[in-house]
Amino acid sequence: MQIIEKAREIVEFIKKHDDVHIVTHLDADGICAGAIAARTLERLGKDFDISFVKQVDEASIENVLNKNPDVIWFTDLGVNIDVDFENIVITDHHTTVKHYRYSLNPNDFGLDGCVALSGAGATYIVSKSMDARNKDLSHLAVIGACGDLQDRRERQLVGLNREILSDAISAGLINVTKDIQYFGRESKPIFRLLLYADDPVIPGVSGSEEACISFLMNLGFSRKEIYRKWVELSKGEKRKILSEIARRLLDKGFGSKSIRRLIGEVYLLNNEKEGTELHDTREFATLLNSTARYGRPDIALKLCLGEKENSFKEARKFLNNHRQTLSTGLQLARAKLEKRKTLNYFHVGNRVRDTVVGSITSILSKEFSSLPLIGFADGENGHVKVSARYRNSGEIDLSRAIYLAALSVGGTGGGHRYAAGALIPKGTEEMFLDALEKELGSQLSSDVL
Ligand SMILES: [Mn+2]
Repeated sequence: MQIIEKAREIVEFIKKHDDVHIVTHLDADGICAGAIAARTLERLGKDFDISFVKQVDEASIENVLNKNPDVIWFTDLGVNIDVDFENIVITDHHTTVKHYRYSLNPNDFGLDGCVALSGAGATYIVSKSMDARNKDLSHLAVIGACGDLQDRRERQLVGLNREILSDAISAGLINVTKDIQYFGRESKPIFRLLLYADDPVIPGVSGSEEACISFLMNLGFSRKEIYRKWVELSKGEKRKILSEIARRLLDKGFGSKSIRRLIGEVYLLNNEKEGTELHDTREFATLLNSTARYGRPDIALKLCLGEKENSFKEARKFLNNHRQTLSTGLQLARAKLEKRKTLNYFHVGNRVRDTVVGSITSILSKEFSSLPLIGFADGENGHVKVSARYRNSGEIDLSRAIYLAALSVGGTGGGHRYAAGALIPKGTEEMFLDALEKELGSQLSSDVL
């Protein structure tokens, strides 16, 4: 079966029912997926409701079932447990062990759910099958894919994401340009863009505000000019900065491969104002992430649906707060880092929100890339949130290892090959780590055989 046939099957199924409850993931991709599903149902004239969860577990299912919907539509969420309810639709891209009939997932069609299609993209495919006019939602699928960093590996969107991108271009919603890949081209002063530069890291510059300022002043920028934005610089000024970064990378022995990572595709939303956090899809996604993860997914959803009046101002507050939380969280995680045989881990207890531990684990895994990195933070209802990341391209399947280790201590988990997560009962962390190491060990040894 082709992915498009699966989409048509889902369309027919949804059309036959009323009252759909959308359950979506509490991150940028999930918010975009939820927005696409909501608009699609609204245009169909269906009754619908939407809720946001971190992951699908018994409690979240119970909550939705209490509302007595005809259909539950999970977007950007893998369903890895048995659900005692027939009418389930899933549009997702996580790898799962359980399979449902009305589930559209790139992994089931031999596509890589990490780069080829996001949760928002999977939802968009169904939406577009429903009505070709829903092409005007394609930009949301692009934002969702960028939110899940699907453009990072190749510095451009690939696979089905690329087809969705061309929908967005032909609908006049997105413009593509090639530019510096660092975050904050439009909204950050250039010294801050360099400060957070992480792929590639600028040797002796990224991470130190002082070093960033003197880097720019040495290139002839005045103390006032370092507050200009990247997009405001002339071609000549941009070139000057880029070649100095390249020179430093070469000096420190980084090859041309890392220099090539400096430039790649950038996606600009034509209906948003230049110089705001809404114009560049990656910045838009970050705004959604920080708003949703701090408990206001409703504001993030409004931004996606174009209701910007108050929501943009509110969302910017969350963004500033998010930056602060990330930097204190990173310091704490670094201080708590523990090494084991086949993995590194840290536990931040209740000092970091469980919704942010994933971002912290991601960032830190670049510094400790030789082994998988596991982050723990206290969650709700006596649970501990687990995040796992692996930066090396070894033959490890974190999704499977996390799923099995979580299961062995009475938790739930899953995700992607190099990025996975779980919820486990508090107090089982050591047992979980033991089980995880055992599973990772057997994955590695079967690789050798
Ligand atoms: Mn996703």
